[in-house]
Amino acid sequence: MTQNFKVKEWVNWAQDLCKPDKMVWIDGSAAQLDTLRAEALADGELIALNADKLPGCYLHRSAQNDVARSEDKTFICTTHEADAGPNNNWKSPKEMYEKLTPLFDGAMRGRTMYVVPFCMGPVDSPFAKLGVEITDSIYVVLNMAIMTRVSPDVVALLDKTDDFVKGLHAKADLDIDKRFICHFPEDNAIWSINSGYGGNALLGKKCFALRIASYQAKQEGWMAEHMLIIGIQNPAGEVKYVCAAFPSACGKTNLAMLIPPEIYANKGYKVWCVGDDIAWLRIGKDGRLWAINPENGFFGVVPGTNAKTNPNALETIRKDTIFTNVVYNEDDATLWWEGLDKNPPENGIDWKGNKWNGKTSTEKGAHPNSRFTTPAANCPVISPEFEAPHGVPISAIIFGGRRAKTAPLVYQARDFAHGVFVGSIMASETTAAQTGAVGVTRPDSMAMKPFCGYNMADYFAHWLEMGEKLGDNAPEIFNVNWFRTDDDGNFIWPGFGENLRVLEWILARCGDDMPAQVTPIGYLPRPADINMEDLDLTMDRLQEILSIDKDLWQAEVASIKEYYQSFGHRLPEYLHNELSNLEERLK
Ligand code: SAT
Ligand code: MN
Repeated sequence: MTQNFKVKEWVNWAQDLCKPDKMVWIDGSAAQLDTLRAEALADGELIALNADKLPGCYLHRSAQNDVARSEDKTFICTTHEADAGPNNNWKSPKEMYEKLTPLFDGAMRGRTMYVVPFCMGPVDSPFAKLGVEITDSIYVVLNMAIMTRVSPDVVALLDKTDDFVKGLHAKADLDIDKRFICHFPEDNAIWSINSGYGGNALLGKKCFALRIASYQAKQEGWMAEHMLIIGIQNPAGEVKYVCAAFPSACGKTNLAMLIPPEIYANKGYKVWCVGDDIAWLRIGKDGRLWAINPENGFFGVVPGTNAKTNPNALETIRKDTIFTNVVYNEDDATLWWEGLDKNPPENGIDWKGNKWNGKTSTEKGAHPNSRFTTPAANCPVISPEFEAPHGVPISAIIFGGRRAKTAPLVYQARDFAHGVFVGSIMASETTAAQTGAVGVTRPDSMAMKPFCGYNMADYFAHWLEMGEKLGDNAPEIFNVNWFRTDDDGNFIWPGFGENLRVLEWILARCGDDMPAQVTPIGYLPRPADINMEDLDLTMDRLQEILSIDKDLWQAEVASIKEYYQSFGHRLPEYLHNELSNLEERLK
């Protein structure tokens, strides 16, 4: 237990409100987590798996109405509506405290209240930030113990500071009509009730490390971004780091653990994973931009993970992993999911808990947003710099959406400020990671639309300011699109490991000696500059995805205008001007 008076006072208040039968302070010790797992197994919240084939792994089935982030039930509660911006659902703090207090009142009766002090970022990092999550869910505690740092060292840190985020969570009765995920950036607080799903309930993740942290970052002069971080090692042994922002379920984890194609591996290329979802970035003493991954684990999409798409992830999740909503194989207590292999179990139990025969069933066995929660340390390509307190220096920032048409395979912004424009006009097709229709194109600036804890107009201004501070040290900015399709709807670019070919061009463009084509939208590769060695793709098809369809881009400009208008006068003038310039160049 902490000696921090502020923490104790707040925990006492929560205890009085939620009225649990008992309270447990979590220190993350192996013995404590063992006890919790035993309890979760006893009450069915976790299902034991084959200890030889999947040591330390467990299966969890969620409620059927609780399988993805609930964006329509997520609120930014600031005094002034304009501070939340058109990108967020806004409510006043007073209204939501008043609305949620009765929901939390007695919500933990008959249950245990767990108090989880946690640290985002390496415990000894100057980037690190502390939080405390109160929850009535063992599943949440066990996930937090993987995804964040939970240890006696964190408790010791908490004794010394009042700078911590207060996260109050109750799964309550999972009533979807009373589900709320509320952020109070002015109070460093998060209240989440009636969901147990990752992004709604693991409060260190999207709620703190992005929504609250983005607000803090704006005040304090740093950045909290929805970005993976990788190190690309060339045959000379030099490692260059890049950050990449993609919307949820667009292949971030695959890119984060990329396996170089054979011709690259043979030459000595390696890719190191620093993070797969969130980056906190600061300007270092040397004037460059440095990034840490505030998380300690991966919360990845399971379906489609296999020995070809992501062997590193497959290796990572063979032990110490919590799986949520995949197929259970009754024959040998192992797991299966769509896209694992061609041998689904005949004696399966699907994610809903029903008997499921993979040979005959027409329904999916695993939920499309089924997830693994796994320790970063298990990843075979985890970067040696993963725990580095100051993080890694960033050479390039990549934005990417899921676009069947319009966006080319890759293009580069003219400079950092133009890169902010490029990030701001990102759009992507929705996926199973959020509730609602899949495949609808919507604006998703910097892949932060669902995660920016304040008005995005101010967020763009903050990016522009960061660019000014970075000056000549600013990373180069790029946009990629792995998802262009042909007229039959097939993906043109092979993706996965082959994306290294694009990264190679990107890094070459960060140096001095790679020319490029100048186009209305930015710099594009000359097709001959993408390494096509050993690649099953014709030059025509490559040209196709490196082409810009002016009609489509003009339509794009029209929809960006509309999007920009939603921000009114708060939108930085620079972005308006860039959009007009783009419109001119497309004529
Ligand atoms: O929101 S989660 O972090 O649970 C998953 C995602 O959408 O990236
Ligand atoms: Mn994400």
